[in-house]
Amino acid sequence: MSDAEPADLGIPQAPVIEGARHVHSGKVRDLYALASGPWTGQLLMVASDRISAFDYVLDTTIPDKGEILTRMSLWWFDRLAALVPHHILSTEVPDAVRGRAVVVERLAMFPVECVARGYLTGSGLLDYRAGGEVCGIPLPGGLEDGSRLPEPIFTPATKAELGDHDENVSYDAVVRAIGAGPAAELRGLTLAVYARAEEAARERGIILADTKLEFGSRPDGTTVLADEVLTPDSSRFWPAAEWQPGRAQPSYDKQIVRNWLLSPESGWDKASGEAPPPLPAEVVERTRSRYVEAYELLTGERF
Ligand code: Q0Z
Repeated sequence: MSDAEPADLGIPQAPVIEGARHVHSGKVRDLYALASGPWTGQLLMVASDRISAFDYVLDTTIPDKGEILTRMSLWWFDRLAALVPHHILSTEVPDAVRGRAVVVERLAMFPVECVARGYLTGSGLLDYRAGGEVCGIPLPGGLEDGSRLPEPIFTPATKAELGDHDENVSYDAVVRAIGAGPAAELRGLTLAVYARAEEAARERGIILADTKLEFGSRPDGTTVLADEVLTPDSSRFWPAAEWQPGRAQPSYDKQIVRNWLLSPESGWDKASGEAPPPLPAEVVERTRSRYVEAYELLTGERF
C-alpha cells in the first residue's frame, strides 16, 4: 500500500443521503454538506450506531447509540448556551437519519482538539509518567491512574489522520498555530465548559474525568462550540461510586464490550493484530442499556 493510501479501518461507507453530499467520516460519525433545502451550504452531522473498542470499529452496531449520543449532545449544548454559542441550526433532518443527525452551521474550525482534564488517565497519564507533566503543565508527584488533579487543566492536542492518535501539544504550540488571543479564548472556554459539566455530572453520581471539545469561527469572528459535546465518545464518564485511583477506572459505556473482548469467550487475542469478532446479542443489549442509563442519569430525562 502506498503511503498516501489511508489504512482500511473497517469503517463502512457512509450511507447515501438524498440532498446531501458526503464530505468526511470519522470512526463512528459521518459529515455531509447539504445540497438542497433551507440549509443549503450548511452541514449535516450524522451519528451512526457504530462503536469502537481498542481502536477498532466493531462489526456489530449498538441499536440507538447514535440517537442517544445525539440527544445527549443536544442537551448539553442547550445547557451551555449561556456560556458559549453552539453550532446547532436544526434537528429537522432527512428521514433516513432522523433522531441521530443535526444540521449545523458551517464554521472555520480551529485546528486544535481542546481537551480539559480534571483527572489523570489515558495519554495524560502516559505523558505524566514519562516526564511529570502534561502538555508542558507540571504536575505534583505521586499521581496514579485516575487521580484527581489539583485543578482542571487545558491539554490541547492536534488532530491526527484517521486511525492515528491525536498528539498532545503545549499551550505555546497552540499560540503559534492560531495566535495568542484565540488560544486564550479557547483555553478559557474549554475550562469553563468542563467546570460547568463536571459539576452537573457530579451532582448525578458521575465523574467527568476529561472531555474533548472543538471550536470554530463564524465569518464575524464569533467563537462557536461545535462538533458533538460531552458524550461518552468525546469524554470519559466514570461511575463515582466505583472511583478508585491506582487502577484503570471502569468506563461507563464500553466496559461490558471491553471485558467480553478480553475474555476467553470472545476467542480474540488483542495482541494478534486481528480485528475483534462480532459481539453476542447479550453484550449488545447490556451495552445499549448502559448508554440509555447514562443518558437518563445525566439528563434526568427518559430516553
Ligand atoms: C466537524 C467530524 C463528523 C467526521 C469538520 N460546524 C462545523 N463546521 C465545519 N466543520 C465541522 C463542523 Cl462541526 C467539522 N468535524 C468533525 C464530524 C464526522 C468528523 F460528523 N469535521
